[in-house]
Amino acid sequence: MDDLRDKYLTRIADAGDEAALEAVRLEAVGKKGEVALKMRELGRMTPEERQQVGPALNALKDEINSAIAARKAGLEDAALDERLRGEWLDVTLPARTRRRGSIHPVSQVTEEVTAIFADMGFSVAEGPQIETDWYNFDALNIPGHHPARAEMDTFYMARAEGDDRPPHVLRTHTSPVQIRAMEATGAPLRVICPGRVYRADYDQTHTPMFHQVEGMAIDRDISMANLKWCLEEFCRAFFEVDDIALRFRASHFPFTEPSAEVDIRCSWEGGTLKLGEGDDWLEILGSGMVHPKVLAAGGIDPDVWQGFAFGMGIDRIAMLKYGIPDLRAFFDSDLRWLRHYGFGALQAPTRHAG
Ligand code: 2NM
Repeated sequence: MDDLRDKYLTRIADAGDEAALEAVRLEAVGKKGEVALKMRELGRMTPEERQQVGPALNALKDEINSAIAARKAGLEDAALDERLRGEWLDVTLPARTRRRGSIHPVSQVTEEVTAIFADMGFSVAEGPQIETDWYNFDALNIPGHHPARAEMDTFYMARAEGDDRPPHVLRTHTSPVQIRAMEATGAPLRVICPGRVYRADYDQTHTPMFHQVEGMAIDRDISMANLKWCLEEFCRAFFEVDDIALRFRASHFPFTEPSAEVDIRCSWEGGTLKLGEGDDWLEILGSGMVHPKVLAAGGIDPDVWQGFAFGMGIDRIAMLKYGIPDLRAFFDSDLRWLRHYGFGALQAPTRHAG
């Protein structure tokens, strides 16, 4: 019986797969297996012998069965390990390693600007790029005869033959979004409106589509002092320069009164631009107190509320911050340019609330 045990335990250990193991099982403990044959011999034994050999054969059968079960589990584990090794794949690998996309400077700077104004309690609004002439002009105190309409180099949409209504326009600034924001929420209000704008102009420093961000803050007691603090705070954060100096120069816009253009102190020493030092001034934005007629057009009572507004070119401040020389290259979709000036997907904006 010991020989029988040794023989089958060895063969079970040696079985290389489940089929081989099943063959061993049939030979050992199957209906016509060797243990069953030994069981049959019990009939020819004396009762004393039977009492000894019977339980021993049953124990041997149990031992062989559990050795087979253990070996079977081992084979299944090994098969699973083998399969996992073969089917392993690293889901964290980038889909393409060499041709990675990048974030356009305009997108990056829009995120940066948005993060800074969000810190100061401004919300973000977007609106249509095709506007009625009322939202783009009349509501902003630019009536039909106003020279600003001609100066803006507006793109007009075609009307159907015989349709005498005023044509829609491609918005020439994001101010119409601010009118819509006033209508939608009323005062008090703090909102910035980044987006694409269009003007029929094309040279070294102008493209027919460019990006603008405008902002406004409306409350009962907003003044030019609040405007000055807000823009200084923005410039400090955006350009990452502590000793920023701004110059407010009297100007004129139809939608603000008074109006000011804002310059930032800079130097051009050695051909490189440095902000916050030097004797030069660089114009970076326009601003002013929102004209009472503009508040009224947005459904806000100008006898109760007042506010400041400002606007700047996103492409322009992107060029200044990141030293990008040519505006027109922004919109060429040149992959080498995008790889050089683009940002990685994980490069967070300069200042995020965290
Ligand atoms: C500028 C300059 C000055 C401006 C005005 C408004 C609104 F909608 F409140 F009237 N939004 N933005 C504004 C004022 C824009 O851009 C150079």
